[in-house]
Amino acid sequence: MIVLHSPLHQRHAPAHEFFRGERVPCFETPQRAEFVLEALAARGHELRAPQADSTPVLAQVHTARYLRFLESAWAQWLALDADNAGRQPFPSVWPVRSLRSDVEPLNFIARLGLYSMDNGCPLVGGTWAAAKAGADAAASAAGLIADGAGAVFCATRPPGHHAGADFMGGYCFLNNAAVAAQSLLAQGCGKIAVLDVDYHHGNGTQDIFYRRADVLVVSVHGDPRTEYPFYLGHADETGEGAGAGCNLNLPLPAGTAADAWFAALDVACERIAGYGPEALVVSLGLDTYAGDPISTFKLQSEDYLRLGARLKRLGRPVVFVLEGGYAAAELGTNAANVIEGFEQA
Ligand code: SP5
Ligand code: ZN
Repeated sequence: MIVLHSPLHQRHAPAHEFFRGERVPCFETPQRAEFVLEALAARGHELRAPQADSTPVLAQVHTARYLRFLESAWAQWLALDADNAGRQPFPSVWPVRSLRSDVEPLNFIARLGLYSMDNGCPLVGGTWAAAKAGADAAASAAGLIADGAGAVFCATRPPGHHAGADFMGGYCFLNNAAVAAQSLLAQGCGKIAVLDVDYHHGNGTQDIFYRRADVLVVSVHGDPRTEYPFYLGHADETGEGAGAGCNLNLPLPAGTAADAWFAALDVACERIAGYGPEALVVSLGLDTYAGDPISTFKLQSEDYLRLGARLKRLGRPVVFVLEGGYAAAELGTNAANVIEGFEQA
């Protein structure tokens, strides 16, 4: 399978995030992508650099003011104080209910809060370059599909599916899966399905396509009543307006094991088959793995072969976009198994 990868991902290497009020080392590390690349190269997959510029598609997926903020956020942080070069900015205030989000505050941390859903998005000097390279890979993958490729794997980080039209969150800055879907539409596809199998609900992707009928969004994830992102991902969210009926959430209890997970995957796949998309984007989170340090599903490495095989049965071209998955050393095997299951089915 063609694997798209840019070394620019390494420039996003924040040191810490917050957990229970303490600073802890980041779970979302450059090592993750390196393990994936090593395993995919070892199994003979072809690594290529992204060729497309995602700029026009990013403007369709994210708001202009969010993109402007994100691209210049580090420069703004440094302008406050040159010593900030060694510090990570975190938001501490958010425009929740009754507060205004239409006026950009002049204060940098207040702007950061305006454009964040949580304090779970450590940002550093190389964040924009890394995130943009990931979006470029997603756009490039769509071009390769249009040129006849059966499947393309974007071995990118940081992940993207929590990033909404105008906010970052959950380690995500630019929504790569949305960029892939929007790029496929731009290449002439009439209808696209996004299947999100990350442990966490892809709230950003749902948000971006919620009122549209040209992209079906289906997600299998930990029940938001107990799992991040908590405030979206319930079964009664089915789409709105023109998008009514074009969103399907399949929340599962924390601790769910493979049999129940694959039963939900079947429901997801049947819905996608009924929609009849011309291509499929898979938000491939591998944090469903039993050994994941922040998640609770119980999939084993062999189960990823079965996932790949089930996706192949949909009979559509697929763009795989790497999302979460924090058992870094096992990520490579698990990603390679999805591809192997897909190619050998
Ligand atoms: C893309 C993606 O998978 N983002 C996940 C963001 C999760 N953010 C919340 C992290 C909560 C960490 N909890 C640690 C529990 C350790 N026992
Ligand atoms: Zn996740």
